[in-house]
Amino acid sequence: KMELFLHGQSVGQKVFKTARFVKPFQEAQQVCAQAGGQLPSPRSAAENEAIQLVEFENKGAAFLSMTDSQTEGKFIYPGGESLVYSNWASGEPNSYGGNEDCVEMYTNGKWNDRPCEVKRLVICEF
Ligand code: GN1
Ligand code: CA
Ligand code: CA
Repeated sequence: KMELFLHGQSVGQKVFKTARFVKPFQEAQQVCAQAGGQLPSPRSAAENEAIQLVEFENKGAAFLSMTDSQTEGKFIYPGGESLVYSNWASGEPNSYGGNEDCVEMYTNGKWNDRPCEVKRLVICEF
């Protein structure tokens, strides 16, 4: 794993880079797509740690790409595939208040389902 520059991390074939501002999920998705990337889909502990490092440098939790908007309780990648890796915090996902279809990564690397309307750090995967 090589540190590319202050606000990005490369792991394997992927690069994770932050826009250094916060947005709600849908706008974060658009920001990444506009830049030719997508929201992060960590598929291994190494990828999860790389995203965590980008968060740490930028002091904030970020959105991941996955949602359970289609089928409550079943989180999938944007392409529709089931998760091959997860790092949920203890007790998550809990669908707190019944409106948590997006996923944030806490700065400790653990995941929490959260309403898509909240604003989180934008990190994109390229
Ligand atoms: C709680 O502590 P905080 O705010 O990060 C909750 C999450 C909910 C979130 C909703 C242990 O997280 O599951 O998504 O509130 N965590 C616990 O605001 O109850
Ligand atoms: Ca949900
Ligand atoms: Ca939750």
